[in-house]
Amino acid sequence: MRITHARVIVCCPGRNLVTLKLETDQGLYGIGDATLNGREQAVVAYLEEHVVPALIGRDAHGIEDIWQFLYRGAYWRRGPVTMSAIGAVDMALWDLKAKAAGMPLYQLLGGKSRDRVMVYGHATGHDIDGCLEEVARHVEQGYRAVRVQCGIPGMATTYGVAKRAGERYEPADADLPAEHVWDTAKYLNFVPKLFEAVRERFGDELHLLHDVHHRLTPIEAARLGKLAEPYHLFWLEDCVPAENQEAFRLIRQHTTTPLAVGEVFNSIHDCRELIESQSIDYIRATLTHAGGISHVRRIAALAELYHVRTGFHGPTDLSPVCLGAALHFDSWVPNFGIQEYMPHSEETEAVFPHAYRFADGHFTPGDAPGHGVDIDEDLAAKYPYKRASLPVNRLEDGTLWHW
Ligand code: CS2
Ligand code: MG
Repeated sequence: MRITHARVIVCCPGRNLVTLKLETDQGLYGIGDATLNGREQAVVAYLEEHVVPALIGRDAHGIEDIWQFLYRGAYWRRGPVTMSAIGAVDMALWDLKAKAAGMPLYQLLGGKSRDRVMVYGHATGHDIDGCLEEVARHVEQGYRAVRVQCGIPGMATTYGVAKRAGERYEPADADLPAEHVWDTAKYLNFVPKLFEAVRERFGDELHLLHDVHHRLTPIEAARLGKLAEPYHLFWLEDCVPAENQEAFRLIRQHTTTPLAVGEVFNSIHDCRELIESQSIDYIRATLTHAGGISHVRRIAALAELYHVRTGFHGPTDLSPVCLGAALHFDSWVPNFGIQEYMPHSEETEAVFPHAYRFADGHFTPGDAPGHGVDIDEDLAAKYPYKRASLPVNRLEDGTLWHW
């Protein structure tokens, strides 16, 4: 099964999405997600100029060889652009191989380890009451796990909260990076009240998650972890920027609140020390940004040795192709923890017809051959790309901080 054509499809059905389509001499095709929020065109150029020409004529069944060709052969290894390009190729090749075998992807990975995949939804509000209403809405839909984010008194904007109530939250909503103002003291003094309010109203059963979004120092994260203990969170996510993996040991020394990290990771080297030192409980590196199924299953295998479970990143800036492939991976992987789910827009759902189904707080990937997600290219062409940038953060004294 030789690769005959490869195309990069960019569309913006509500937000920019990048898809790689590989076609073969057997009439089969596979697709992969290559969306890197706010840097989409960098991956498009990498694919079109440096990857696509090198794929034509290759044996599409040679997934591992192509992976190594693109990773070792790049000479300039790792990083979000390279690994998102490799991730898209790898996802498309596994889609192809499963289609050629006439089976759903989870079967190719080793079969199901569970009947359905628990997801967590996003409950956000401008204030605690607004957030509690959103939690209630998710609980009514059968969600067993909800991530809570809400506005912080005294701060005009904060991560995860849409500009206007009822609007979809889309962080990359400006042509060039907007500048937000962050204050750690206001946040730390306030956010435990949110956890307390959720437990008071919804009790102890509901899995409760929160995303700090990289904004604290290790000792501040340790303090928040401790303050959160009475509310037994499912996880506290991305407490501190994770370039310095050792920094998590300090957090671990002070709190038993479970820690999740990894959505910005691109390779096993970004998390090996975190996992081996048992400094985290959930690894969030996902298929698009961490080199596809072939590489993420290595990360999952290492994590399993240390009782670390998967918690795949799954916002709307990863396309339904990534979600579909992730749900197959989630169905198979022995050390599954939870899957993030942020509903895509109706336009996006129409551009990407898919076999996965939601019911009662869980997903099933479907039994269609491959990863079960397709792309309607004619419809996609109706939504041209529009540059959109993620914001940056500044402290009140003007210091450029972590967004
Ligand atoms: C977030 C993301 O979903 C999450 O956990 O951290 O929404 C993140 O902000 C975006 O993917 C950035 O593009
Ligand atoms: Mg996050």
